[in-house]
Amino acid sequence: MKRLSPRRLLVVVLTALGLVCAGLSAGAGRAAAASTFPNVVVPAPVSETADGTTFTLPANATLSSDDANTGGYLAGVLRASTGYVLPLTVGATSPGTIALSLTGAPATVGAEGYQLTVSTSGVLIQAQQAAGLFHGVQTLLQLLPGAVMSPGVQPGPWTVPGGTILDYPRFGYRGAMLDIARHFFSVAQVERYIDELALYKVNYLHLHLSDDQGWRIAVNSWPNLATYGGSTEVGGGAGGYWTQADYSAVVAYAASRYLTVVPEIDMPGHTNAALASYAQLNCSGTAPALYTGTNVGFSSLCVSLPLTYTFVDQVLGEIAALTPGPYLHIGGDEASSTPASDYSTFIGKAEQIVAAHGKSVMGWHDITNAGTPPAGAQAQFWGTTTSAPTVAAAAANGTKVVMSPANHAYLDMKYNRKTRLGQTWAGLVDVNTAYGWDPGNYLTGVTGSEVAGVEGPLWTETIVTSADIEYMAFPRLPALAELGWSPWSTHDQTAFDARLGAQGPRWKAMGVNYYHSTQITWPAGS
Ligand code: TNX
Repeated sequence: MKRLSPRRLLVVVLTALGLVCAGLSAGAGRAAAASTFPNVVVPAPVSETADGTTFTLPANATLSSDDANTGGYLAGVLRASTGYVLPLTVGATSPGTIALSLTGAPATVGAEGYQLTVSTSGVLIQAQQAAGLFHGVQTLLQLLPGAVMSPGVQPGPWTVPGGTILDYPRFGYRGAMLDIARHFFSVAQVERYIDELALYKVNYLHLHLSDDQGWRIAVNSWPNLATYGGSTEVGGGAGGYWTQADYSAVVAYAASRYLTVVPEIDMPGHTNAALASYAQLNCSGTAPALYTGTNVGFSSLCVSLPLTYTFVDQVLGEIAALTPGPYLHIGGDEASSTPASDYSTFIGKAEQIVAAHGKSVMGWHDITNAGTPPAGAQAQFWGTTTSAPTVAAAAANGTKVVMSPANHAYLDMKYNRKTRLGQTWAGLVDVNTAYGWDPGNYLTGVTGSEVAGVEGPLWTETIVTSADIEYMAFPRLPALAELGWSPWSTHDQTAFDARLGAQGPRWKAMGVNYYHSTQITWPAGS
């Protein structure tokens, strides 16, 4: 066959391309060329319809919002990176270039969903409630270049693909847990984590406030818990504790990002810090020493002692009064120093105390060994099997299940054998393992409607700094967040890995210390 010169080859290729394009547009009835939204949003939205146009934010753009908090949040992010003035009007009658509206959203979006419309003249986000506007704002930010997350002015242009997104969550509970007991973390550190969680539409922050190694919240009726029980941590460092005002500040900050705080006081095991603080809480009457190691299962509240229930009532009473959210988490895990019948007695009484303070109980799934939890309870599955008969029995009796299978959802597991931080008892958990399971169809005998949602717990035996938190949570936390939010019909590992890669430049812009998993193609420079 005769060889074509490069120039001739170009002509042939261009002609062929032109024919193909002509065929395409004829087939599409001269509508805009078939276009799709870029595959960049995590969690994947319910539905997207691209129209092939784009919208670029002009320097004189304006913002309007029916909700001051969410409008202020968006203005803060955009002003910092674009350098534009972006005047914000709250409750305006005429929409801004970007408008956040609490009217006109389809009913299907529910309490947390939204509809996002990008036209050639601007952006409209509509929701039924402020949380939905906030989630729509997160999607908008992910459609903008990653540099939009930078705290300093960047060049732009700030262009968004045109079309409509309709989106709402699969599950109502999409959580992250942080253990501030094994190592203490400050209010500012937890607020930084809240900001990072909010990017992925996480709506519950579970705080593990007490363990053998430290008690981290001031309780007025039992002051030594914090001042003595909070005075150390794993490895023997100084530890620390939050005042009640600190805790309230975190609750309020979380609420400003539409996360509800679930406080956990772990009982009857994991209580050495409390037992060390008050000799009279011990069956022996003698206080053990403070503990700075990493063993579990050696401590127990004294189940036969009446004072134990005064303690539980007063501690949970003070925390309930500071907590607007519906749940108090009583732990209940790994109580291997508590005889089984004592365990059942204790959990039954603790559940009644939670109810007496007007809250619903949440506990690690071990609480389902103590009989059927009360109405409104949630059991958090942390096992490594797909069969848990007592959890299935509780679910059949109305207990909702929060899914945190340790071999998929534990953010303190190592990614691979070389990971410096973390543990391996539940296995190695890289991104595709964190993503590769269906929370609604995982435990034998637990159906999708019995599942409240998903949570990623981060235990901190080996985690000391905010950089450590970020390294373990990112990029796995967004995988869990997608399992909690996106319809199962969108589940596709290859597509997810591409969406996740698109987050790299955002984390780079924000200074998030993420793990560059080799399972993901990260864009150059991120
Ligand atoms: C098990 S999972 C625990 C924690 C540890 C964690 C370490 C669970 C409910 N309890 O006490 O910190 O393993 O991965």
